Amino acid sequence: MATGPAQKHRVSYYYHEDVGNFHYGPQHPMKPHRIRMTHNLVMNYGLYKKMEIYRPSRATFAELTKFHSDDYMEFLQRVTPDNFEELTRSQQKFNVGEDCPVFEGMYDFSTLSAGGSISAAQNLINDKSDIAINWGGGMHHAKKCEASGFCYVNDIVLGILELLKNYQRVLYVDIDVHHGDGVEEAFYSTDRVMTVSFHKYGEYFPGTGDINDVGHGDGKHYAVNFPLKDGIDDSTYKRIFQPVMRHVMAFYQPEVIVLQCGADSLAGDRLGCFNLSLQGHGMAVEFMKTFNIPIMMLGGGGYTIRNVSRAWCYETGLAVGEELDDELPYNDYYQYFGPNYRLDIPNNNMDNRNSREYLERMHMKIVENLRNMPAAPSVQMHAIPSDLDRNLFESDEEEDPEERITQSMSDMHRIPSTELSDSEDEGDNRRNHRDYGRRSSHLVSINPRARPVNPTVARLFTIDSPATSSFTDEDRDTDEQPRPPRNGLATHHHQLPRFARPPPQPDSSVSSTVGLEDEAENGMDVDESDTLSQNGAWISNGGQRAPPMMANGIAAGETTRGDAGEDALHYETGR
Ligand code: V1D
Ligand code: CA
Repeated sequence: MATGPAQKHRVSYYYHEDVGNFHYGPQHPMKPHRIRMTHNLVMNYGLYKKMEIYRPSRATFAELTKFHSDDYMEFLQRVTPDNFEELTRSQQKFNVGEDCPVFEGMYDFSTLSAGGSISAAQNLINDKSDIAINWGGGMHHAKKCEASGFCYVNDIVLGILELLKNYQRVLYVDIDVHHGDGVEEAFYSTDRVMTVSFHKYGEYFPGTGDINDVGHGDGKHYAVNFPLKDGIDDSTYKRIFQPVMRHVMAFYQPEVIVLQCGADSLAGDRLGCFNLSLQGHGMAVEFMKTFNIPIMMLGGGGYTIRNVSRAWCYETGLAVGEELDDELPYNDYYQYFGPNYRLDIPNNNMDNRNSREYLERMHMKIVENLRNMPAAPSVQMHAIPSDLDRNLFESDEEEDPEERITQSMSDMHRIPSTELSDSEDEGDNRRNHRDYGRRSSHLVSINPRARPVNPTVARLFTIDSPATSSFTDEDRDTDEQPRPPRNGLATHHHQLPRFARPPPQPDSSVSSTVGLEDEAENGMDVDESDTLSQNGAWISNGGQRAPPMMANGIAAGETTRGDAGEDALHYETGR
């Protein structure tokens, strides 16, 4: 697939003002407040002028159970810190505990996260935007029947299931430092979704994501895992990410991309162990954008919360094509960003434990796997361009020189002390290294972006139980098929239908050359009248007025949607 000249993208952005109020508990590294900090930076950089901001509606029980089991969702709905012990005496615990504590509003929090990703998917399907962002999503560890790794509901799987109603092939890319196990597992047996995860592997949560885990049955070769060691830096990450993703794009020809932008792969993350700068992390966003197909951008991990908000704000800027000043604008959480008050996140001096030989070996295995990939649904095959066979380290481009960081101290805003606990949160070199059992003729195609909607497809999905290592026999649905082994473990089956849609026709306007091209500016269809007025009211494209905004930039009251699901006021109360 060709990368094209940079185009201006229509961006939709999902944020709910309640999301920052949830707390996992005082000692817990996951801080939903980081989403509010991100939003505040986004607003103060003026990015709201460049995109449509939506308040997502909460996912309903019926929507959640498109993937999750009824009993698990009922449990999440019922359980509170007060009744937890009593409830779990009679019921299973669904893996809630230290990593996934029962906290006040846990179900509500999860419905907001999932609601954002489902709405984002629908927005892309309805061709209202080219990029849809939900920083409150990206909860890639949640399983059908249990919580895992700070994740209760897998908004990504739900978002992808929504996308599959319209798109033939969905590509999931995961740059969180942890393996995207929940998403991989959910789609391990289908070729309708290809999953690619870059992650730390070896003595690290969740312990999965071996190079040899490539999918099963119809899904064989449609899972890609790039296991990494500590300390990967910008140039090394770019040298593996770009060729792998070029190959994947060329071989799979996805119609839509879901990019999980977990920010725990940044340098200095409290739980992470990579060494990516702001630009090194954002490279993944920039690179995936060059393929000019719809993208859903999601959050994920990220535990040095001042850096999480920096990165996701920067990446919102990348999505809308806006370069952001390194000097941070004044914002509600300004004091988090001292002493330099800059956007930049520099690399640090940690060792890069990923040798060239190791990375070459992993890369070759992945390419070999991709060459064995059978034709994905409706993909037409063509001769592969030779530049896909390039050696990983052949081009030795220089990284952009880092910008110096200098900035004087400035005024402070008052913030809740519990949310300012970065000393407890950050910089104390805690890593989640614990003991984990290890679970453990080239072709390329041309893909025009035809996207007919097939609403009946949704009803055809039958999602059977994904297995997890902690499943007991009683947990499983009785009507399940026997599971083939996956690295010694049982796995699951999804019967995702192949579309009865004619294969895409080669499009002469789409070049089959694969490689990065220079970005050129095209006009973007942005209505500059879309503004947040001084008195805090949202003025929509059509000049209509939404309810008053609160300081965080979200309307205080709820509006009703227009007919036919139109979001006349650019935020929604239902789908
Ligand atoms: F440090 C902690 C303090 C309190 C509670 C939990 C933790 C903690 C740190 N690291 N928990 C972990 C990881 N869990 C374990 C457990 C030991 N058991 C055998 C498992 O090491 C979980 C790390 C989760 C990472 C989540 C994520 O960043 O990938 C994410 N992505 O999207 C949302 C979250
Ligand atoms: Ca990952």
